[in-house]
Amino acid sequence: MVETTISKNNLKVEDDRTGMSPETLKQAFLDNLFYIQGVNQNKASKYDYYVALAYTIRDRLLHRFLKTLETYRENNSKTVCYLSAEFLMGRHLGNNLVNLDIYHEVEQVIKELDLDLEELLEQEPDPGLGNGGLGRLAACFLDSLASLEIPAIGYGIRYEFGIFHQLIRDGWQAEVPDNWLRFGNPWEIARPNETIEVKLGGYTQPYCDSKGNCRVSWIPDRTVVAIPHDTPVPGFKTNTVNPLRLWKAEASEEFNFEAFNAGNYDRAVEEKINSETISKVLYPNDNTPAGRELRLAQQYFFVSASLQDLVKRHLGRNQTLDNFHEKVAIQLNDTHPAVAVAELMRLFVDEHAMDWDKSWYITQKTLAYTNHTLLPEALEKWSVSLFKKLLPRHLEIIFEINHRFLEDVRTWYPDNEELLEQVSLIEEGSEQKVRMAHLACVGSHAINGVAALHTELLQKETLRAFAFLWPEKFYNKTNGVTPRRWILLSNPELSKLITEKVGDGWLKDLTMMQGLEKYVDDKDFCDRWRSIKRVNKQRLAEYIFRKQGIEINVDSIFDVQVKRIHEYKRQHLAVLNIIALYNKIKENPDVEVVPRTFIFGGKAAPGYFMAKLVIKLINSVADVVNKDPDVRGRIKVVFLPNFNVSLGQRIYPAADLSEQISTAGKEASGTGNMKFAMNGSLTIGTLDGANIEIRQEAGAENFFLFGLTAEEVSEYKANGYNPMDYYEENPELAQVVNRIRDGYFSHGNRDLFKPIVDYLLYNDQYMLMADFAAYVDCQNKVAEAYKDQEKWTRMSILNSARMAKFSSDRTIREYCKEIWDVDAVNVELK
Ligand code: T68
Repeated sequence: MVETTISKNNLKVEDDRTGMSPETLKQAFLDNLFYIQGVNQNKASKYDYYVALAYTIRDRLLHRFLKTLETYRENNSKTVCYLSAEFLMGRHLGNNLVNLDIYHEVEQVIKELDLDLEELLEQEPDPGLGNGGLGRLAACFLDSLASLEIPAIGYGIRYEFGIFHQLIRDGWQAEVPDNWLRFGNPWEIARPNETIEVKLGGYTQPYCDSKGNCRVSWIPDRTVVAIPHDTPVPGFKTNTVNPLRLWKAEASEEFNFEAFNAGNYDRAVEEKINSETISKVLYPNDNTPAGRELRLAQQYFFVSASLQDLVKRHLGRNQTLDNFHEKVAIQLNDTHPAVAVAELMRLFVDEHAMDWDKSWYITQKTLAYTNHTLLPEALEKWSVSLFKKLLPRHLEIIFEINHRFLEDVRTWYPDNEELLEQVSLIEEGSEQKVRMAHLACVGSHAINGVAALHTELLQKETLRAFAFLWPEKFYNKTNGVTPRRWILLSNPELSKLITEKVGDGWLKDLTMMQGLEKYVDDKDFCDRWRSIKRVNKQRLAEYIFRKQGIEINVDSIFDVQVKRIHEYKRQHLAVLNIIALYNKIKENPDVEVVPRTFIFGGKAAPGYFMAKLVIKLINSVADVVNKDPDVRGRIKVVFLPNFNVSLGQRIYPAADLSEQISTAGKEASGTGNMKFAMNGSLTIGTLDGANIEIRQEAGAENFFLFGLTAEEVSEYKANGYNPMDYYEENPELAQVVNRIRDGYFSHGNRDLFKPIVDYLLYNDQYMLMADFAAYVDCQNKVAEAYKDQEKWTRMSILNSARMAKFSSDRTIREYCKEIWDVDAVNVELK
């Protein structure tokens, strides 16, 4: 902490911008209200107060931030660069207070001014620069990297519009643009003096340099500039503050003066508009490629800016690029930044005149690739013609890489045409395509999946040929989430109880939570555990009532499924179970029912018709069930609009039951599953993704398992799966499907949900019909278990206590050791 001495009065006061004492914080906060927001206390809005507080905290971060960067520069430290088209950071203010360890001091200061900190935190727009798991994983990783004092930088795109805001109108999803920057963003620092130029389009030309070497130059048809905006990312209780550097696209010239002077006003600003489009909006698809020219331009834009930035920085600290791979470890978050393979080669070979073989060696040593999906339709492929139009030089480089690679494969495995076809970077067919996953595999020294089953299936199926060529390149890195945001910030009461029992070290070492196990038979502890969950449920119930006017029973099971809406995630399987339960009640209104509130949340990609219809189905079922007097409020269905990080923070701590019911073999890992379990929810789930490992850690007896295994799913499909058989053989299932088919939830309209019914009966790629009976049966076991509150609480405690493996700190430690070969660097403030 910096202190300045005002010698005149012989007073020692903390510096207004760095001091951490309550008096200094209060003074700085009021100064900022006046000098930044330009308002007096009596006129200030809650938003003004939020901004004043944000700047107060930002000042405290900056000091650490600059020290951190200086330390890395001086030590020439090896740095991790996380390249990701998405960073789903969530609100910064609360998290920064937590990581600076001044949450309670600030809460007190704010209270003394008759304000409520929680209300101020709510003023911050939730920066939604990501779709779901992949983007949120990037954010958790940045938190862990800084907390573990690893030199790191996140590189991505500063989208002007993040993931759309979801409204529900007449039960349907409607999308509203997310103009999150409208009122400015106190957390970012624009650095226009570090702008980088990115070229696009045009053609290439061979030439000979002065030494007679044949080289290629790229003559682009346009250039955009990338302006870095840095957001400081502090570690938890460390001095380390790493940058998240997001690029904004701007035109290289504001104005085409020639066109302007000639009276062509449209053309004068056309280039500006086109260039700025690149960072305008996040594509709202998860687990499907967008396939649009603008998307490829976005990918190249941020990759090129980031790599040029890295090369420039490296040359500023080293005389040569020869040791680039010893100073930089670049992680590709899925294939979205995979063009980095070609761009790094271009920078080395074309711009820095390095020979091909050395460039290739350094490129491979530098890059590593994380795969996030097994869905074949989700693997990115770009048509060769589009590539040529936008990135002509990169296409040549990719062809050259492919040529050399296939030559190698031919020498290793002569006469194996099938293998060549399987691994080629180019897919042949009516239209040639660049396979981005293959490019990433060939250009990287490490390839990893995100859960044990996922990695296994990658090696056996999706990337089988590469696992055959290079088994040593494959790693598993089971995902994790940061306990700082997902336990401490989201669930302060539970955190207090945990700290009371095991000490405060658990937030840096989650294995300490195992210390809770010894209290499972302590009645007082169990009562407190249960009552914290109840208070969290109460808070969520109040929120739901405030937002939607739906009253829910706090003593009912809060049965929650929040995640992107996707057929493979099977939200509609949960709906089938709700209808089955409803049918039982209709048959006999006096049947014993353990009260339940089914809570859904999640966005559908705007162009994904079936996902949107599933949302409509959930809301339609809710309409009928919630109003039916026979139900007597025993079951309720709620769809919470606009699920995002902030809403997640309210929901996970309030859930009793976590729905993780994807078709086995389809969910790469899941990370929501971890957030629920850490906060004491029990899981009902399939043997998919990280569920398998969660169950292993929690103990099979503390997990509600159902459904086909990934292997069985494959077998069923190979043997000719017929969903109609299940309809015909299971009257309960038939009754459920008929209810939807006959228009019971659509005012008699039999067409509305026909696509879902037909899909279930005649296609059912995701095996809902096959898993239905097991799911309903398992849900009955859940209801039975909930009746014994003592036993349930015990299971809940054991789940939380045993989730240490799923801290992203563990994941990051593994990446550091096995893939990146980087060490921690201590940052001293003095
Ligand atoms: C998710 N993938 C996986 N993709 O589905 C999930 N895709 O199992 C896993 O836990 C998580 O990644 C983290 O590893 C995604 O979230 C996308 O969001 C996405 C975005 C654009 C294009 C394709």
